[in-house]
Amino acid sequence: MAMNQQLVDAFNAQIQAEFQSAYVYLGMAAWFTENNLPGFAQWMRVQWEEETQHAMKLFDFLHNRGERVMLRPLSAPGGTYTSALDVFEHVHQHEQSITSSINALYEHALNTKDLPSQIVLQWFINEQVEEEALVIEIIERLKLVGSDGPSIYLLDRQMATRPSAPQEA
Ligand code: OFO
Repeated sequence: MAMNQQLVDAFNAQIQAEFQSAYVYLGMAAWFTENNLPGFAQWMRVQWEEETQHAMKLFDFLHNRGERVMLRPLSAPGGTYTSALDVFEHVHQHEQSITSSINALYEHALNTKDLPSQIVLQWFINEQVEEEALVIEIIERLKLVGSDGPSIYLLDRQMATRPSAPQEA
Protein backbone atom coordinates (compact mmCIF):
# COMPACT_ATOMS: atom_id res chain seq x y z
CA MET A 1 0.00 0.00 0.00
CA ALA A 2 1.38 3.41 -0.99
CA MET A 3 2.42 5.69 1.82
CA ASN A 4 0.95 9.09 2.52
CA GLN A 5 3.20 11.61 0.71
CA GLN A 6 3.72 13.81 3.76
CA LEU A 7 4.78 10.76 5.73
CA VAL A 8 7.29 9.89 2.97
CA ASP A 9 8.66 13.45 3.22
CA ALA A 10 8.97 13.10 6.98
CA PHE A 11 10.87 9.80 6.56
CA ASN A 12 13.22 11.53 4.13
CA ALA A 13 13.78 14.30 6.69
CA GLN A 14 14.60 11.64 9.29
CA ILE A 15 17.10 10.00 6.91
CA GLN A 16 18.80 13.39 6.67
CA ALA A 17 18.74 13.75 10.49
CA GLU A 18 20.39 10.34 10.93
CA PHE A 19 23.11 11.11 8.39
CA GLN A 20 23.56 14.51 10.04
CA SER A 21 23.98 12.74 13.41
CA ALA A 22 26.61 10.49 11.86
CA TYR A 23 28.43 13.57 10.57
CA VAL A 24 28.26 15.34 13.95
CA TYR A 25 29.75 12.26 15.66
CA LEU A 26 32.48 11.94 13.05
CA GLY A 27 33.39 15.57 13.82
CA MET A 28 33.56 14.63 17.51
CA ALA A 29 35.77 11.64 16.65
CA ALA A 30 38.16 14.07 14.96
CA TRP A 31 38.09 16.36 18.01
CA PHE A 32 38.98 13.47 20.33
CA THR A 33 41.81 12.33 18.06
CA GLU A 34 43.19 15.87 17.97
CA ASN A 35 42.95 16.01 21.76
CA ASN A 36 44.86 12.77 22.37
CA LEU A 37 41.90 10.67 23.48
CA PRO A 38 41.97 7.79 20.98
CA GLY A 39 39.57 5.60 22.96
CA PHE A 40 36.88 8.28 22.92
CA ALA A 41 37.62 8.84 19.23
CA GLN A 42 37.06 5.12 18.60
CA TRP A 43 33.77 5.23 20.53
CA MET A 44 32.62 8.11 18.33
CA ARG A 45 33.59 6.25 15.16
CA VAL A 46 31.36 3.38 16.27
CA GLN A 47 28.61 5.92 16.92
CA TRP A 48 29.12 7.31 13.42
CA GLU A 49 28.71 3.78 12.05
CA GLU A 50 25.55 3.22 14.08
CA GLU A 51 23.94 6.44 12.89
CA THR A 52 24.77 5.57 9.30
CA GLN A 53 23.04 2.24 9.83
CA HIS A 54 20.00 4.04 11.26
CA ALA A 55 19.80 6.19 8.13
CA MET A 56 20.15 3.12 5.92
CA LYS A 57 17.45 1.26 7.82
CA LEU A 58 15.00 4.06 6.91
CA PHE A 59 16.43 4.29 3.38
CA ASP A 60 15.79 0.56 2.82
CA PHE A 61 12.35 0.81 4.39
CA LEU A 62 11.23 3.52 1.95
CA HIS A 63 12.50 1.47 -0.98
CA ASN A 64 10.79 -1.67 0.30
CA ARG A 65 7.56 0.30 0.40
CA GLY A 66 8.08 1.38 -3.22
CA GLU A 67 8.67 5.01 -2.22
CA ARG A 68 11.32 7.46 -3.31
CA VAL A 69 14.39 8.29 -1.24
CA MET A 70 15.28 11.96 -1.60
CA LEU A 71 18.66 12.64 -0.04
CA ARG A 72 19.08 16.15 1.36
CA PRO A 73 22.20 18.21 2.04
CA LEU A 74 24.10 17.95 5.30
CA SER A 75 25.59 20.87 7.16
CA ALA A 76 29.08 21.14 8.62
CA PRO A 77 29.23 19.69 12.13
CA GLY A 78 30.25 21.99 14.97
CA GLY A 79 33.85 21.36 15.93
CA THR A 80 34.91 23.24 19.01
CA TYR A 81 34.47 21.77 22.45
CA THR A 82 36.05 22.57 25.78
CA SER A 83 36.31 19.06 27.23
CA ALA A 84 35.17 15.44 26.86
CA LEU A 85 32.28 16.29 29.19
CA ASP A 86 31.30 19.21 26.96
CA VAL A 87 31.29 16.88 23.93
CA PHE A 88 29.00 14.39 25.67
CA GLU A 89 26.67 17.12 26.86
CA HIS A 90 26.31 18.11 23.19
CA VAL A 91 25.67 14.44 22.34
CA HIS A 92 22.92 14.31 24.95
CA GLN A 93 21.23 17.45 23.59
CA HIS A 94 21.52 16.11 20.08
CA GLU A 95 20.01 12.74 20.98
CA GLN A 96 17.13 14.46 22.77
CA SER A 97 16.30 16.34 19.58
CA ILE A 98 16.49 13.07 17.59
CA THR A 99 14.15 11.44 20.11
CA SER A 100 11.64 14.26 19.55
CA SER A 101 11.81 13.88 15.78
CA ILE A 102 11.38 10.08 15.98
CA ASN A 103 8.42 10.52 18.31
CA ALA A 104 6.83 13.07 15.95
CA LEU A 105 7.37 10.72 13.02
CA TYR A 106 5.72 7.90 14.96
CA GLU A 107 2.70 10.11 15.71
CA HIS A 108 2.51 10.92 12.02
CA ALA A 109 2.51 7.17 11.23
CA LEU A 110 -0.24 6.66 13.81
CA ASN A 111 -2.37 9.48 12.40
CA THR A 112 -2.07 8.12 8.87
CA LYS A 113 -2.73 4.57 10.14
CA ASP A 114 0.47 3.33 8.48
CA LEU A 115 1.16 0.09 10.39
CA PRO A 116 4.53 -0.91 8.81
CA SER A 117 5.90 2.56 9.55
CA GLN A 118 4.75 2.28 13.14
CA ILE A 119 6.56 -1.04 13.50
CA VAL A 120 9.86 0.16 12.05
CA LEU A 121 9.68 3.29 14.19
CA GLN A 122 9.10 1.30 17.37
CA TRP A 123 12.62 -0.07 16.91
CA PHE A 124 13.91 3.53 16.78
CA ILE A 125 11.92 4.52 19.88
CA ASN A 126 13.60 1.73 21.86
CA GLU A 127 16.99 2.60 20.40
CA GLN A 128 16.63 6.20 21.56
CA VAL A 129 15.89 5.08 25.13
CA GLU A 130 19.08 2.97 25.08
CA GLU A 131 21.20 5.69 23.50
CA GLU A 132 20.10 8.38 25.92
CA ALA A 133 20.76 6.07 28.89
CA LEU A 134 24.22 5.21 27.57
CA VAL A 135 25.14 8.86 27.06
CA ILE A 136 23.92 9.82 30.53
CA GLU A 137 26.05 7.04 32.01
CA ILE A 138 29.14 8.40 30.23
CA ILE A 139 28.35 11.95 31.38
CA GLU A 140 28.10 10.72 34.98
CA ARG A 141 31.47 8.94 34.70
CA LEU A 142 33.08 12.03 33.22
CA LYS A 143 31.70 14.15 36.06
CA LEU A 144 33.09 11.64 38.54
CA VAL A 145 36.63 11.72 37.14
CA GLY A 146 36.63 15.50 36.61
CA SER A 147 40.03 16.67 35.42
CA ASP A 148 42.01 13.82 37.02
CA GLY A 149 44.48 12.82 34.28
CA PRO A 150 45.08 9.16 35.26
CA SER A 151 41.32 8.53 35.57
CA ILE A 152 40.65 10.11 32.18
CA TYR A 153 43.40 7.93 30.73
CA LEU A 154 41.76 4.79 32.14
CA LEU A 155 38.32 5.88 30.95
CA ASP A 156 39.74 6.52 27.49
CA ARG A 157 41.09 2.96 27.39
CA GLN A 158 37.69 1.65 28.42
CA MET A 159 35.89 3.68 25.73
CA ALA A 160 38.14 2.05 23.11
CA THR A 161 36.59 -1.35 23.84
CA ARG A 162 33.19 -0.42 22.39
CA PRO A 163 32.50 -3.08 19.74
CA SER A 164 31.78 -2.13 16.14
CA ALA A 165 28.16 -1.46 15.31
CA PRO A 166 26.31 -4.71 14.57
CA GLN A 167 25.44 -5.08 10.89
CA GLU A 168 21.82 -5.83 11.77
CA ALA A 169 20.77 -2.42 13.14
FE1 OFO B 1 21.52 8.45 17.79
O1 OFO B 1 20.05 7.73 17.09
FE2 OFO B 1 19.88 7.47 15.36
O2 OFO B 1 18.14 7.25 15.62
